[in-house]
Amino acid sequence: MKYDDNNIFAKILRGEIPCKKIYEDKYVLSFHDVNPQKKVHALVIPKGKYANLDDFNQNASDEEIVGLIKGITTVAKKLNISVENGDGYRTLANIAENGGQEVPHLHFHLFGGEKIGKMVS
Ligand code: DGP
Repeated sequence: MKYDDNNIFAKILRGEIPCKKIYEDKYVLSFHDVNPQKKVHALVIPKGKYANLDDFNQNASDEEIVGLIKGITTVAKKLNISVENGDGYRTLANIAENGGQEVPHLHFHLFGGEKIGKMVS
């Protein structure tokens, strides 16, 4: 699977396109979704070039995998939607065609700030 360097999140990572940044560390970048579906709608992406979750799990280092998973909770805490610091949230990753993935750089959505409702519509 070839990673597309011209996808929009690759451009955000390179600083070529602006984003409303929430959090950044060695492993992840998090920013608000441009088209929020809920009161809080954030994205958490790995800094490495991974097209989707399967690509990531097959090719990323254990350190990168831990960094991304932990990054989700770090961002939830910052946004006051975590279990410890809020009322909870939903995270999901759309994967490839049947998953409805539009941007071919792995990303987790975080939805919160209100009841999220049905899991799948
Ligand atoms: P998905 O369908 O899972 O690939 O979701 C892609 C999400 O990315 C979608 O909710 C809208 C968001 N998005 C697309 N382009 C941009 C952008 O340029 N900036 C930001 N912040 N979000 C974007």
